[in-house]
Amino acid sequence: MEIKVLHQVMDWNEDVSEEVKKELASRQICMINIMGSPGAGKTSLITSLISRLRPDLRIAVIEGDIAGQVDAEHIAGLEIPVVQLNTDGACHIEAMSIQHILPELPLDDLDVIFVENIGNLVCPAEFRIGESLRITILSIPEGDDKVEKYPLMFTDTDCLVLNKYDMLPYFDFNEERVRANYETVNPGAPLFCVSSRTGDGLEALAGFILENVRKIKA
Ligand SMILES: Nc1nc2c(ncn2[C@@H]2O[C@H](COP(=O)(O)OP(=O)(O)OP(=O)(O)O)[C@@H](O)[C@H]2O)c(=O)[nH]1
Ligand SMILES: [Mg+2]
Repeated sequence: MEIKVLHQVMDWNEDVSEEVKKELASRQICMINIMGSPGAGKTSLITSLISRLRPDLRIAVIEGDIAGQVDAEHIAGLEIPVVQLNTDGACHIEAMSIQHILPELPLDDLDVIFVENIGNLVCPAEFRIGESLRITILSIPEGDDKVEKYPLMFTDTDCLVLNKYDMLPYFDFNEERVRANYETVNPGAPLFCVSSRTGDGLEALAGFILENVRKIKA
């Protein structure tokens, strides 16, 4: 399958983000912004969610990376519509780029667009891209102090996914510390313990996503 590679376009972000949001709302499409560090498991999580959700939902993916198309090739192998966005050095995706990419996707036949943001715990949190759901991933090997060090990423999200939960026995990771700090910066927001590798915990997260997709279609 041939993969389209588009490049980042910049403009006044918040205005464009609202435009994108309205466009997607009019089509009843839920766009989900997946954020987290390099290697946290963004592509793995999207892949596992695709297998869980594809019987119920029509899914496409926008793969954000500074360079290359490795992740898009992976998604294309699943026979899911995908566009690779290369930011050419920028550490986050901007709404204008999403606006530019949307016509490349089969919008009349979609319920969900996953956007894999650039691997970074700082910048992506500051730029809305027209999404209706924000998911932050923290993986066990990254350490239990990240909520304190990078608070915005955990404050401005609809849920936190603790990925690589299968690695918990091998790391000094204090889950209670993360839960307490997350509750402080984002009271009441859900936290899901997941292994994208084994599939453990994915059902609850998939349920949360389905709930949000149904809200958009209601
Ligand atoms: N043990 C374990 N390994 C995982 C899990 N999720 C992802 N990995 C591994 O972690 C590595 C990075 O996963 P990716 O899904 O590529 O991470 P990413 O966040 O998309 O990485 P970038 O796109 O480079 O930012 C890969 O070797 C995965 O196989 C998990 O739940 N458990
Ligand atoms: Mg990736």
